[in-house]
Amino acid sequence: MKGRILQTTGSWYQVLLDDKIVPARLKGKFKLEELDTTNPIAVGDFVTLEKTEGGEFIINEIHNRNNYIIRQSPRNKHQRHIIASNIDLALLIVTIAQPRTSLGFIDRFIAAAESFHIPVKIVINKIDLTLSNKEKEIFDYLTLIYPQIGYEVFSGSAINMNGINDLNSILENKTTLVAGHSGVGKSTLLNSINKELNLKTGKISEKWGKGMHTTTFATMFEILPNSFIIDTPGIKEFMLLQVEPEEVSGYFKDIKEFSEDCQFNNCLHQNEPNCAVKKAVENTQIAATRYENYLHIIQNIKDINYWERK
Ligand SMILES: Nc1nc2c(ncn2[C@@H]2O[C@H](COP(=O)(O)OP(=O)(O)O)[C@@H](O)[C@H]2O)c(=O)[nH]1
Ligand SMILES: [Mg+2]
Ligand SMILES: [Zn+2]
Repeated sequence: MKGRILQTTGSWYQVLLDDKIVPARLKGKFKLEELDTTNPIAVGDFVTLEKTEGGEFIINEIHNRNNYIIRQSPRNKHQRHIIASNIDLALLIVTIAQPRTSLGFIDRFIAAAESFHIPVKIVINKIDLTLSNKEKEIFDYLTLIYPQIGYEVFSGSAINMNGINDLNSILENKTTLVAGHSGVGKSTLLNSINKELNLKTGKISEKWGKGMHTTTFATMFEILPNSFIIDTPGIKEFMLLQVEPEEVSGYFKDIKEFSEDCQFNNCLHQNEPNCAVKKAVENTQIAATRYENYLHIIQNIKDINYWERK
């Protein structure tokens, strides 16, 4: 029997089997894969189950993952934890106001998603709020530059349902990771897509989340028939993992496009001569903010590497 992992709680797993949710355990001697991860099974995994004579469900095989997101243990950088797998789409929920999502955060998120091989779409929520002129400018900027790079941008309001029906069709037949800072309206959006969900929203749950030590347990649920949502409490863990500066431009589609024309094939597009990327930024073929955020990321990696290799 083939099932899918919805939730992991210690040694028990909630598995979706046809249209039922059943508890299951791992087969006693389970062959760990080569990845040095702390968990053998993750939310989103497809598994093969077998029912014992006693009526218990036993997981005896994990199917190959299409992709997965992984986080590094803060204590041991060689220990990694798979947060979720088999993700078709990362839907990044952002807001222009209350709170404002920074472009730096958006670009770091996109780069990480690219590194995990997950397509990204952006939703600007809370467009019912009255925006200042500056905020309108930011809205226009987001809706201009990201689609040009290949990331669709939608906008809507979880409160007055504006644009929500568009989201239903984006989610259809997919497993979607819904991400974004606390307070941008993720839970409100999901509740308005499925009125029976009743996810906690608002300030109380936010404060609660911040005060607690973040145990990042992702869960998966079916929001509409054959539309799955992966909900992960920790968004800070979603980041580029153990990459070298030379790899980063591979995760910026707009920069990568031009980097093939740089004089040096290991060009970091900082101050190297005859850099096609810098030229493209000057010609506004690459958005200046994207380039700046790229530079921040490589500088950040260099700083970390410096202290680790010292
Ligand atoms: N004005 C406005 N407020 C919203 C909208 N969506 C959510 N909110 C409010 O933003 C706050 C945070 O929402 P919540 O769904 O808990 O955000 P989450 O932390 O991303 O899950 C709540 O007070 C919501 O009522 C929206 O579209 N417009
Ligand atoms: Mg929430
Ligand atoms: Zn270059």
